[in-house]
Amino acid sequence: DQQRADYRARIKELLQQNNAVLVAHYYTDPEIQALAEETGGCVADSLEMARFGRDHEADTLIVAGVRFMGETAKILTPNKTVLMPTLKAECSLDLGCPPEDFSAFCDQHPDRTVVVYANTSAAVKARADWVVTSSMALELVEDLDSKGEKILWGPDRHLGNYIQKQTGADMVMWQGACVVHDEFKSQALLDLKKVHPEAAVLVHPESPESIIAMADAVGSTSQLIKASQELPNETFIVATDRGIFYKMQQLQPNKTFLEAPTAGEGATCRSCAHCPWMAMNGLVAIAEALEHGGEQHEIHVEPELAKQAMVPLDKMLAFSA
Ligand code: CIZ
Ligand code: SF4
Repeated sequence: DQQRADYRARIKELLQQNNAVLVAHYYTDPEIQALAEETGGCVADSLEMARFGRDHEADTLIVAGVRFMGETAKILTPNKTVLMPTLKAECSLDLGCPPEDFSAFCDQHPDRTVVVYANTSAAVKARADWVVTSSMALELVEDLDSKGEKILWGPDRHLGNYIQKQTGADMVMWQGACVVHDEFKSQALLDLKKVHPEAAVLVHPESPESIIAMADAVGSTSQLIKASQELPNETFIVATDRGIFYKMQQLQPNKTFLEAPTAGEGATCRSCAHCPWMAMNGLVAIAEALEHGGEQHEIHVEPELAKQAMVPLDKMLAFSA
């Protein structure tokens, strides 16, 4: 409607005035992803968001995603202003992995290489030997395992279990989970598969093992998008945040994409295939961030912490280059 169009126009103007660029995650709402594309920004997974932000010439990055993505951008480019539509956009993996507790867990296993998922606070990253995203975690753990290293993994237990099974690596696991992926239900998925026997099932490995077991392809957001292009199927059942449908449908307009079920019939779920924190990244909040910046929107990372967290982040970007 007219009001939304006005906001979009206003944001375009503000991006130019501030020499700012919009960096959006695949899980944000379609209208935000479209805006990022129209304005020369990027729509990506957390790895590519980090790389894009680091390499872009803009003075200001506006990161539409969740807090750890803004923090990562700030750590990698301390001289840029990093704004977020809201600093309240958290992540259950980050929230479920407090730095002091995680550090104590690491202290109990001094002989292990600490590998943490990007979905963590700067302080947890600072304690890690490696930071990974789901698009390169498997490869890295394979590499570490081949060198005889034992691993301490955090915080997502489903992703950790999946990698452990695939690689046979020696891993101890922090027991975190994503509120979105943890909700996919295997019986309901079986039922849906019966209705669509021709459909391929695409699964993000933050999902429970029983869901991964039914997958035709398992992978990160970018890998699932690729699978949706490469597999010959016309229909796909997708077990990840429904924000990803924007890109899948754009690349394959003639294919059909269905949400994997988050509950059986009549049941309720907390976050039905859409991350409540990703959903906070709306047009109004983006315009506000660009207009006012400041305490409500600007990301700061304590410099000493940033320096420590930068080490494993740089290793991640170099490993996956
Ligand atoms: O679940 C997430 O938050 C994901 C998939 C992040 C990312 O892009 O790696
Ligand atoms: Fe975190 Fe899950 Fe939301 Fe991703 S989808 S930001 S892992 S809560």
